[in-house]
Amino acid sequence: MWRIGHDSSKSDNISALCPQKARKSTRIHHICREDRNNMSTAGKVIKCKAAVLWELKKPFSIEEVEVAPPKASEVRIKMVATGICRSDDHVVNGSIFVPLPVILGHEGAGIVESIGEGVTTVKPGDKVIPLFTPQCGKCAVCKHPEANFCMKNDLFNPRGTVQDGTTRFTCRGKPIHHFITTSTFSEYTVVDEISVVKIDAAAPLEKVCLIGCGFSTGYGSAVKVAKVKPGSTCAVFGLGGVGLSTIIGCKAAGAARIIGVDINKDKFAKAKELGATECISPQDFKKPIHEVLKEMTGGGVDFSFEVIGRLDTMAEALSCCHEAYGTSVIVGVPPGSENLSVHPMLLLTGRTWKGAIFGGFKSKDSIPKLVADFLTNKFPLDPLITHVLPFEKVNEGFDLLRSGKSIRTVLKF
Ligand code: CND
Ligand code: ZN
Ligand code: ZN
Repeated sequence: MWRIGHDSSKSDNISALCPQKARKSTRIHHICREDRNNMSTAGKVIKCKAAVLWELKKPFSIEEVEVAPPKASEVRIKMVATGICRSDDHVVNGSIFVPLPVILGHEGAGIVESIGEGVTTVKPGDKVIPLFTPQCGKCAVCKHPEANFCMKNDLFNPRGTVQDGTTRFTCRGKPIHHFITTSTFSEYTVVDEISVVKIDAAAPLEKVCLIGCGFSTGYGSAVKVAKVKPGSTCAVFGLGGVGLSTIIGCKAAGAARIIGVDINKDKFAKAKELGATECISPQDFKKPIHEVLKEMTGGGVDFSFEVIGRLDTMAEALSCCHEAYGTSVIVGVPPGSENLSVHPMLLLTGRTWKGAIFGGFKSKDSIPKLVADFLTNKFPLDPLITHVLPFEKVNEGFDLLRSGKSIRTVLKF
């Protein structure tokens, strides 16, 4: 589950980060800001539709919600499209803890409707992607050249709010929580400026929404976290939207052999289309799959990735990489409060074991570049999108994921 630590910096007032906030708002400044905002809705509460999760293990309820205007350092976004990721489902089934009731969704793209005081990096009309891992630019993590898990995140000890500790959503008179600073299952959402980034105006939002989570998480796990080397051998456990994106990354990095591992053989054809050189199902073998993989590769793979979110497959993925030089990356989100026990010898002989949120990418820095790379055909997104549904059919989209029939369903508003 996401809730494993405590971030004491969360109570900091984010508006302190914004130099413009310190400037007293003059009448002229006010007029300028209003001018740039959408005049018909700016500063007003917007009533719109959202998918509210009132209780665990229950369907989403499409409700009319009130979305308050953005306060200082906040941005209100009109959502255009959102993907459905397995992490949203982990919340529904209780594996990831977040406060309820909640508006889920973290893989979206939209257009800025209005901005709060002091916001400088986006303006109304901009195409944007909300960031489920913010980039405040000020914390120790943001200042670290490699790290990306900004301390202003709402994944550890989730409060389900924007940075000032309150929510901008209400429904039937009750406050509704935000989800990991995004809440894309709503026609309008409010996020902090540190949790949104402007992208190219030419970007098709119904596709690049996947760059908000699934694609970047998988791709970055290969190219940035594992740093897959040309000519290497990789094993990818789990061939959903994130795992297939890991395969795209392994291929882009020049891997010579990419072995897909999944119990659902219907996933094999697409995995091969995207770069897997072979695919295997653990159910076809009597011995543990790490032994099979070690035999197939003469001692173990160079890089392995767990992109399912199960403890047993995390252990298998670690064991299948070479004992002297293999690297294994955890990408899947593990269930609740369970621990994984492994023998230290597995690491002592030379393996590296790591994990990352959002493919190790610093979100604000990387997303505009990834969108630009998509626009110049450096990688595909279309093969990942198997279904497109109107937003109101969100429950149907989750059924497709749970039954293994979809890779990504994109909901359009
Ligand atoms: P999705 O459910 O689409 O894919 C998982 C795949 O795993 C499916 O194809 C399953 O058939 C397969 N699978 C299930 N059980 C087994 C098993 N025992 N052995 C082999 N294969 C199996 O999920 P997704 O691709 O959307 O997400 C994958 C994981 O990544 C999931 O745990 C999600 O929560 C996590 C994730 C992580 C991050 C991050 O920042 N690290 C961001 N988003 C999602
Ligand atoms: Zn996700
Ligand atoms: Zn930060």
